[in-house]
Amino acid sequence: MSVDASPSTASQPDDLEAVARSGSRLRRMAVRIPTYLADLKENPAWLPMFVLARTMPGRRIHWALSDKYAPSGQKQSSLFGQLDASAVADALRSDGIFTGLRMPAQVQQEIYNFARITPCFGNFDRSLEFVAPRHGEAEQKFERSLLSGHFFERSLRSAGVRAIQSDPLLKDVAKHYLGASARLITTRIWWSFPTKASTEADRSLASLDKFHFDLDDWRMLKFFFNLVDVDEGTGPHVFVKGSHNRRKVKHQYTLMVGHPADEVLDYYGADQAVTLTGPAGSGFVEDPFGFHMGTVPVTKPRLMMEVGFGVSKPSRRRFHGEPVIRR
Ligand SMILES: O=C(O)CCC(=O)C(=O)O
Repeated sequence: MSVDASPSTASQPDDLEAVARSGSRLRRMAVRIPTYLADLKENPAWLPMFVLARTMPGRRIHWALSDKYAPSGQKQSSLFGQLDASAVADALRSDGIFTGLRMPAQVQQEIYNFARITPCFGNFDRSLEFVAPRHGEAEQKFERSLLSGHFFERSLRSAGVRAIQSDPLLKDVAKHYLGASARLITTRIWWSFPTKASTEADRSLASLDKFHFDLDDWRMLKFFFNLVDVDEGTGPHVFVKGSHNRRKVKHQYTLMVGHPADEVLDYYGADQAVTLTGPAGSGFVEDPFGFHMGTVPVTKPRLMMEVGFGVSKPSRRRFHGEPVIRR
């Protein structure tokens, strides 16, 4: 989910820099209008979700009316071993996140090799095609910084990606947490690259460096996997524990999903921010209504995988993970 424009941080009307910043916020909002219109046209039920799912009362009513999940009791074999889906869902309910997933090394290696040889698309733009090891040359060729490299539908050409997205544990956790109607919505792998001159618009589109919550469905769950060793310099994901079910009024009755870090951390607590560093293959699952963000890598590229579940019909656009952009 890309980050919406956020309200200004303490800007004065006569502050020229603030005026310039708000100009770019307006532009970023305008860039998203075609995406919103595409979602609305494809599925008119998107509108009540877009308006109400950001409020706690709206979410609680939708949750209360949902079909409950009755597990069959039959354990299916999983790449993640014997994890107890119901215990994972309990952790999600209290913290909004469960860490401690680990994919098998050979699956991680297959996806990593695939992502090194398969061309990806820079900054969500299908005209900016390159292979990750040639990132520097691609920046020169296209004469612009390339912050992200997405594979869109190509992700599913990797056998490892297909194996993880269809693993029974993921579905079981999703159903325990979201209810019987939980279904797979998105699967993506993508690179984030250290780059010198990324624009705020590129960072916003890539959901980097600004806390935000996702609003693609009434209720969602996202599994993330670090596919390279991720340390502080590799642009780790950050999640604010507890922010999925304790919500400042200002963060409910707002059009904006992105909010400044100091505002988010002051309210939910800096000690609640979990930085998801870990070895290649490590993973976590979070309720993306909680505040989260990726950070911009500074030392080496990060390769990440995401498998997202929701409760509504997935849109065609989201399957490809691609915003609709009119420049
Ligand atoms: O790159 C990341 O770690 C953030 C991804 C994200 O914010 C999202 O998928 O909603």
